[in-house]
Amino acid sequence: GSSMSSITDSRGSSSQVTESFFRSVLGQMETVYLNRNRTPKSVLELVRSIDDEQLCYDHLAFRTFGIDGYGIDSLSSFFLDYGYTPMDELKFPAKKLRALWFAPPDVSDIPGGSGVNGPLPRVFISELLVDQLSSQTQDVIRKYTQASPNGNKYAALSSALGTLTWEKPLSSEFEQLARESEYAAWTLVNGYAVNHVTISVHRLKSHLNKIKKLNQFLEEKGFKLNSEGGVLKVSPDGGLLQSSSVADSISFKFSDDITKSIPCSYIEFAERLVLPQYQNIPENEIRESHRRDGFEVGNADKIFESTFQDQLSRRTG
Ligand code: OOG
Ligand code: NI
Repeated sequence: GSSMSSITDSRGSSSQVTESFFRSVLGQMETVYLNRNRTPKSVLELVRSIDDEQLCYDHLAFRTFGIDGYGIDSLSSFFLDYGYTPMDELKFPAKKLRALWFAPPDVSDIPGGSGVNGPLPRVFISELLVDQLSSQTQDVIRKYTQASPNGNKYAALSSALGTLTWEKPLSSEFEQLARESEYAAWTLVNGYAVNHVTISVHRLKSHLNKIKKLNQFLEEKGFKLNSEGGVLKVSPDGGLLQSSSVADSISFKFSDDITKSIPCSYIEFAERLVLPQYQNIPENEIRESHRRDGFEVGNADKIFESTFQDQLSRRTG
């Protein structure tokens, strides 16, 4: 878009940071993610080798600790300053999580731009309901958040650098959290790092623009997809179809000098179908706004498990 005019969101408020700065930050977050996670990197390369036109991101996702100012708001402020709009809340009582998603402002897209240079992605940020966990687990989380009481102000910076705002934990603390909440354990060691990027499947131009075809193609190439509740997650209205890889693992050195393999990030795929009221619009006139928007609690509940041990230890096929 034009770098000289300010960006206006759907409510008419203008952005407080420039588009070029905003996109560079997203680009750094993406670089950290691609350097750490082989599967997303090779999936993106593979999809681009078949479909060499525009590759759009549907959304970026992040996890947070809902305590001491470290929750959703700590990271959403960066997106709100760029003109994103808070949309719906999603609740996951069994996992002790809640999430909010944010719609991007209307910016004039760079024609044909891909990834972070393409149409701006939605943003999905979740938080752990820390108050509902055992006192031992709360103590571990508070130990790290309270020792870095201003770290929450630098959430976007932390994500772009790929550095935790708190000290590295002991391996025993990681294990303790993992027993109670794998989400908590993931967040303790990955912090504000991008949890996943999601390929916008319907905006691909090749035959891979149908999620069933894409899933089949990736499984044939040997990629392991999250099978929780079935590989393909479909919203009750039938309009939002999602699938994801299983998270990669990286080796992490804890503060007690013990090195362990920990779950890192994954890649997701989303196909959004044209809404019933727009079925008669010619295909070349269909825009993103004619398609199923938002997220789905039943799909998301299963997608969270892409970083869980049950999925990581599953064998391929
Ligand atoms: C987020 C899982 C949910 C979606 O698109 O519904 C999700 C996570 O794993 O943190 O990504
Ligand atoms: Ni997602």
